[in-house]
Amino acid sequence: MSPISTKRHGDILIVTSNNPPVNALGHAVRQGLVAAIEEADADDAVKAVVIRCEGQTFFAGADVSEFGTPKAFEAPMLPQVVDRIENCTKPVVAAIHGTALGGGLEVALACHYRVAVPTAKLGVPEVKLGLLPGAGGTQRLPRVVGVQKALEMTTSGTPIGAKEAFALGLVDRLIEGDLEQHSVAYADEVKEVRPLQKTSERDDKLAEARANPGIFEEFRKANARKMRGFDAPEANIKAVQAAVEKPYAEGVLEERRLFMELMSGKQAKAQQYFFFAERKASKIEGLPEDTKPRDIKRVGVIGAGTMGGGISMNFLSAGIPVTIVEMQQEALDRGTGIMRKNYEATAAKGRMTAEQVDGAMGLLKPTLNFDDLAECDLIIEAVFENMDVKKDVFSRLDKIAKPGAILASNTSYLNIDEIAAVTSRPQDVVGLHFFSPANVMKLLEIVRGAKTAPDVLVTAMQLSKKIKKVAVVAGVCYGFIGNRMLIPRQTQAMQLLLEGATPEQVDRVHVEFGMPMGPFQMADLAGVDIGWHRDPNRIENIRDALCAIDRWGQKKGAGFYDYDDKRRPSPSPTVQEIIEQFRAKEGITPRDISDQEIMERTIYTMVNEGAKILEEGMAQRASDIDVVWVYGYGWPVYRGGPMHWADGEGLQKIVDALKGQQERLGSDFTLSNLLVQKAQAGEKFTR
Ligand code: T1G
Repeated sequence: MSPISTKRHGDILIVTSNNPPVNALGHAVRQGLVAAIEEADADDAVKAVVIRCEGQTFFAGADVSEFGTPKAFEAPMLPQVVDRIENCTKPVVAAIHGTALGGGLEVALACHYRVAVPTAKLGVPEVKLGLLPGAGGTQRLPRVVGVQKALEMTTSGTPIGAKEAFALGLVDRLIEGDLEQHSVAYADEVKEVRPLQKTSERDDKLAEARANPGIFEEFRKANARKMRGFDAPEANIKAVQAAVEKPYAEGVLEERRLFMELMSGKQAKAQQYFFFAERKASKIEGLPEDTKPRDIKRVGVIGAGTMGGGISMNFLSAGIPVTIVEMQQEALDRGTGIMRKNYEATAAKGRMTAEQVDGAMGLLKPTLNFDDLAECDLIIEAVFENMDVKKDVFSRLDKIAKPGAILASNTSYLNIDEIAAVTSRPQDVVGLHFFSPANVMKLLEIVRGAKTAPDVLVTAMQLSKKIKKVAVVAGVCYGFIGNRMLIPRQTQAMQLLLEGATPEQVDRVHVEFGMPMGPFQMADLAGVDIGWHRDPNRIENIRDALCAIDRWGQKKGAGFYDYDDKRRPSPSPTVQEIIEQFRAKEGITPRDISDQEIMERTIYTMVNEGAKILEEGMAQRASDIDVVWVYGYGWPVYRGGPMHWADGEGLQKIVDALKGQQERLGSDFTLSNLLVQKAQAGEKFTR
């Protein structure tokens, strides 16, 4: 049965797609749309057409699950479908709700009119899949919204709201009330309007760019940083440029050429892999089918420091009341003050209104009274990263928290089972590891204790979606998934300094690889003193030596690098001297170290640790490890994630390289059995 059905309302033909969950434009939908337009053209009694969708959303794009399969190339392909719609002899109205994305927006652009409910969103997220709108979108969109807006939308993939779309002329009418009824009424209004306005024939919005061809170079310069390393954004710019410089028929051929070039590339495969990896992460294996989440009406947060405040903001922004506890009034006031300031900074950028700021802060209940947490359904501690302190907090929570309250630790390394063991309710204890800054970073590691109840995990996963986090379930091990893989990377990076590398060289290798920063830049940003024993007289390694002279990183104006008053880094002679002292002390003669060796000792070793995490069951699947690294540490999504990237690099090549480095890696380093087995068997982690 076709997902596309048609029915008549007077002389209007209503074409409905019912293809859950998101009306993806799979082959059957494409076929049905063409048949519906043929039906409209063939019937003189039909004066206009409305295309609408059942369910949660208007077409959310091509069916990504078809990519790489013959179905994606089965006629009619999307370009033919949109052209057939545009060449209908009767006016076609797109009735948009939910999200008109990618091919969905391209279908709407081929319609002669577009109406939408105010909550709808319209966008072209293909760039996030390593692609560009391949069904005329790069040619039609600039003809409706103008070149600058089209460049922004195609290269960011960020959708715009229906109200903005209406202001731009992308939506002809905002519909309050029943969308089907009002879109049919709109079609009735326009059914006699002639000539039909084909989007592909509109030129007015291109004039400005034709008069200012420099717009493309300016755009490239202004966005160089965030587009660095990606292929798709540049291809989108080229395609939009073709819309300006060429007639439509030629521009759409250039779009097709660029699309096929991207589709056949490694980056598109990696980003499409990641699209599904991210969604798979929310599925928790081995839970009873009927596990229901607990009801979380109020969240308690212990600690109003950087983490406690950031964590609280996630819930406040989602409309969930928060009780935040501190021991001193001054700390409480400082923490809540910073939260308000953060919101006000967001409002200053136009991303929140003043009312929303007050609304969020109005849900916050600061208190010095620990017992006030008794009213909370979920309590998250964000106190000092020390096991004794955490155990004390959980012992106290056990006495005052209501039965069924979830007790969560924000620890980034410590053993959740050990913490749970001091309570009478280990089944209610879970780790919720937020990444700093907690109100910004999307990653959340849900740490599953041995006794954590299924409904606690389901609640945590559901709540993560509500607070717009991407959550990954981790097992109880030191550093869980992300930070555990950081350990070999940081260890080797420090060792490489002793052997002859410089912080700049190691960082450059990582930045050129696509990371936002290298190990030493990251240490300076996060704080060189994190985890330091704080005894300036105890100097056992380079890090101790830096901390002992207050070189704690950017916050002190100096760490592995020197910083000017604009926090711009420069190599530090002081640090070089310290490194040389340690080389002399350890009797190491520095040698030239190749970029390849840095890659092998800092990135291959991370992959090896990821394989161990998988082997030990500390991650549910290899793709979860990739989700952690893309969202938690900025691993370039066009490389898919460490495990997907390793598959492409070649597992045997990685094993051989690590074996070759064994002496330098030291006796503590051991190869993952799973990595070796997969390499030998020619298997992969993620493909
Ligand atoms: N194709 C196939 N499956 C899709 C899909 C798509 N486009 N979008 C979502 N799904 C599945 C998803 O895998 C999940 O499946 C379920 O739907 C719910 O998704 C030629 C080439 C629409 C905003 O990139 O942004 O058009 O896990 O969990 O949070 O130019 O889905 O349940 O089995 O994300 O409510 C461009 C991608 C395609 C849109 C809804 N379009 N989707 O969010 O649900 S390329 C996109 C989304 C293209 C043309 C080009 C979101 C959503 P499962 P979900 P959600």
